[in-house]
Amino acid sequence: MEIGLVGKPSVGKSTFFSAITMIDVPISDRPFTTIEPNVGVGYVRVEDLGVELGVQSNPRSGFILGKYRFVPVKIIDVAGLVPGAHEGRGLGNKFLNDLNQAEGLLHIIDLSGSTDEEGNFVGYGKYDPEKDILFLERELDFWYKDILERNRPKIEREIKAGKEPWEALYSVFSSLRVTEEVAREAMEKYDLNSEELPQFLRKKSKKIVIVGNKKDAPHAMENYDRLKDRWDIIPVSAEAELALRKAAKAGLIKYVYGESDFEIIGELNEKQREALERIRKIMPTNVQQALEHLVFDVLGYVAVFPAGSKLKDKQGRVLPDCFLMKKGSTVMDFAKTIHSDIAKGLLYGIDLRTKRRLAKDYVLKHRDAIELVSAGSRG
Ligand SMILES: Nc1nc2c(ncn2[C@@H]2O[C@H](COP(=O)(O)OP(=O)(O)OP(=O)(O)O)[C@@H](O)[C@H]2O)c(=O)[nH]1
Ligand SMILES: [Mg+2]
Repeated sequence: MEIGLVGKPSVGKSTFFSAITMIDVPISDRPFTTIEPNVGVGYVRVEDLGVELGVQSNPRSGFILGKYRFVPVKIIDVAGLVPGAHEGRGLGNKFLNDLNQAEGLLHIIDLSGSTDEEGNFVGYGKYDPEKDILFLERELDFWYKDILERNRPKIEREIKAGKEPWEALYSVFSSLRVTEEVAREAMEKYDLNSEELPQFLRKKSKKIVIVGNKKDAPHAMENYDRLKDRWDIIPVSAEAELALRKAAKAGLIKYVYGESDFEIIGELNEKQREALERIRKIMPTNVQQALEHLVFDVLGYVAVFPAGSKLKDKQGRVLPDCFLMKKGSTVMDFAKTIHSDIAKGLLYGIDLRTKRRLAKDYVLKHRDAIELVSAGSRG
């Protein structure tokens, strides 16, 4: 799964990226700091099964911190988008193609209203962040519209040659994660010349969560209170999260990413202590929460633990895996994710907690722990 970070310049996309991936990237108050995309791995928290079972998990990917398993998710941080990008303003919108495979987007806005539409500093509270929300969706729609226009001759050729309209549409937009079902639905609702078609495809294939960044700065929480009933917005401080993680890495504090507090364990100078105490007042920073809201609530992923073979792999790793599965996935889908051989001979699953058998078409729930029983092997 890939998640993209989008928004106008200087809202803190790269700061958010750096906080969630712990990769150092250029950050500055100068607009268009990022030109080439930053690609890295962030993590979502899942309450670890090991804690519940009283064993110490040893993940193959990701890590354990506190009672959580941090499960990897690919994150892409792109250049800033400005109004009129589809007409070539700013860096244009070609770089959005870096987000083709993204399933969800975190739209980062400057909740403190301190930057204009181009990302220049104008003073706290001087710019209405609601404008950020409105323009971005328009630019994304134009991106889809451009792709449709560029490919119109191809689509029309394919239809003439006997393809169904939805198939022709799908052949162009599948690279943007438009599914067959969505392509069919689109062609039932609209025709190829419809003004609403690009937006429909965009909304279905790029789900968005709005991240109100800089919640630590003046006027940010006032703006939040004004906007929160109209928009699904999460107030965040990427800068605070980055500072906390750096302090934790340097051994100065004990901090379980995403929690509401930390513990001082190292020698701090007066300046460090003051900075950290300021941050403590605005915790949680909500960086973790924003990513998890998108992955679990909006995209509907569930985390599932394979729980066969006494919970160990061949190398003796305890509970090595935890898979993020799409909403509606079944025991059979889970088997396919693990190994095609297990899927081929799959008989049923066993729920680790209840010991009950689960049919192949059982729909997976969040934090299910399942042993797969396959003809000839138990996985
Ligand atoms: N107060 C405050 N400032 C922040 C926060 N996050 C980022 N900033 C500042 O905002 C400015 C822009 O940060 P970047 O992360 O470079 O922003 P960007 O969106 O990646 O910018 P471009 O790459 O130019 O599009 C920097 O001066 C950051 O220090 C935050 O949570 N609070
Ligand atoms: Mg950047």
